[in-house]
Amino acid sequence: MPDATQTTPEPTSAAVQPYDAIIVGAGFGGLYMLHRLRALGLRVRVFEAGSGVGGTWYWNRYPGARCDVESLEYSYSFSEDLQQQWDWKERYASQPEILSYANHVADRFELRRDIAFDTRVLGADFDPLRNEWVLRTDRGDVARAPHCIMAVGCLSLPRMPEFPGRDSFKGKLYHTGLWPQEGVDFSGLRVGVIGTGSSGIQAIPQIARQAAHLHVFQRTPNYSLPAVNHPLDRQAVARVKAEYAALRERARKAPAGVAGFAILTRSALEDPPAVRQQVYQDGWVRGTTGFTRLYKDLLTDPAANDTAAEFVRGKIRSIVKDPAVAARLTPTDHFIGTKRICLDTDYFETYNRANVTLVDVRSAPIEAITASGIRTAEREFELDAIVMATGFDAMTGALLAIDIRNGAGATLAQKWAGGPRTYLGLMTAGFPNLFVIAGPGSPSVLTNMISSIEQHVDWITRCIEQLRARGIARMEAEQTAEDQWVEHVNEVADLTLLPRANSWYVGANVPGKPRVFMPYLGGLHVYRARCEEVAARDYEGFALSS
Ligand code: NA7
Repeated sequence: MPDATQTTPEPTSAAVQPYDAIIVGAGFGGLYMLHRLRALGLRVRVFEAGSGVGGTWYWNRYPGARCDVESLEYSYSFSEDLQQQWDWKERYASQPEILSYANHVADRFELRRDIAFDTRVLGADFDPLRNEWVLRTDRGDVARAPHCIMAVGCLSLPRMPEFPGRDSFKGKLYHTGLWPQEGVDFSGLRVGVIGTGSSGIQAIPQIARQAAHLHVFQRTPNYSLPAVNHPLDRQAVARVKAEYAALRERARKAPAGVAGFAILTRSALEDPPAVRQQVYQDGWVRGTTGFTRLYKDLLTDPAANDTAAEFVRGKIRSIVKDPAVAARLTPTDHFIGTKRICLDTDYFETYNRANVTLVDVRSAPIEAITASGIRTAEREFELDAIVMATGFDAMTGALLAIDIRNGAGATLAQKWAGGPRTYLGLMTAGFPNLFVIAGPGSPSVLTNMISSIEQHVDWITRCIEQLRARGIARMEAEQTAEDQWVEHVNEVADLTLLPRANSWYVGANVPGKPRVFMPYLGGLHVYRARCEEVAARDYEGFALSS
């Protein structure tokens, strides 16, 4: 943990670049934030560690990477021209298509000129005398601005388990979240994939088609549904575009920020089994993460949840030909939807291939990575390449990777040692003028991220505009407001089954991380109204001072 008493060397003033606002990250959050603040006439600087825009979609280039929200909804709504002129090709956009969209947005709104690429922010210090943030980068830049906006992403610090011997492996080692730009050819290779979350589930079928042999090292089986992805029909797209504004309005009022998810009022237990099966079958063939919203109580009532889980388990048993393999692929240790449900293309079918072997590393854990492969408690596997699909230090990892100090002797890492604490996910008490886009305590990862990003950016933009107009130099979350919000986030989560699973939502995938349910489960529509109300009441719960 950083030493909070250590003072940052003050650079010579000539070297310090002054801005009105600094944004960290040029993913979808940072790009839109830049666009909005620049429109206010502000001098803005964005620092981005990657060589290009796109954030998550810049880094996660693994084969099969695809969004699980439909492209016509997983896209910006702020520009009518943009949404009319951009043509999505597939129902669920692939990573290359989303990345070219991010690049198109950067070009269209001329965003690149204010972005410093290949530049990682190492530290951020609040200067209480000037009410400014001073940021330091790995290229030696020092920049200061009254407002700093962290747009660092929720799933952007990849996590590699510390297997002994990792560096001794003579083959190639990859992480899905740090995929080489030039791609990887697995033809003729013996490949091992560790991890069966969304990334593994998307990559495994693609790698299996290329590799000589694929071993999948699975610790926990996951629920996954067929994505039913397909090229978009031009006429259907035209129909959406003719009424885009109405669709976006419905999304704004929807809990997950997705217009296409119906809000259902029936309990799963109200329907007779045959009717329920048909409801699930219809959801299955539609291909949607909205599967766990088919009844109102699937995420709150264990018995209701089990009806949906058992439906999916039945599907796994019917797809996978070897009953022993099917049994190992069948999740039984968590409620469906309490870990993020996956959408796949041919995932379970892949285990019927002769060149694919499922290795259960729950019963025989990975002991080491050796020069020639992976050794489990049972045996050694000879491999030419290993793919870690082992996830991220989610929601807090990328923020805490920056040495953030508040100028009053505290670091963010110290403040969040017991788990993240924010007011509305937007700010954290004791760290003035520091905004977070889609921070812990906001709906973020439980929603269409672009809907959440737009809501946060719009709110922050209006807020900064008003602060500047009124000459307010300092804005800070009040401790009581933050405590009450954290309590509310926990109360809402505890009404559901989600905190019970060992998911990245609670930080369970990172050894030693405090177990706290991080996103806000109350729904984006409810949250949006709350944020509006707070702003209308002169930023209730925030202390403002000149
Ligand atoms: P996830 O969902 O965190 O999945 C990581 C996978 O890696 C999961 O199956 C883990 O098993 C497995 N894992 C992690 N550490 C180990 C070790 N030490 N041994 C064996 N297996 C391990 O990450 P993803 O990248 O797939 O997806 C993250 C989000 O990105 C996703 O939810 C979407 O929102 C997009 P475990 O379940 O912990 O037993």
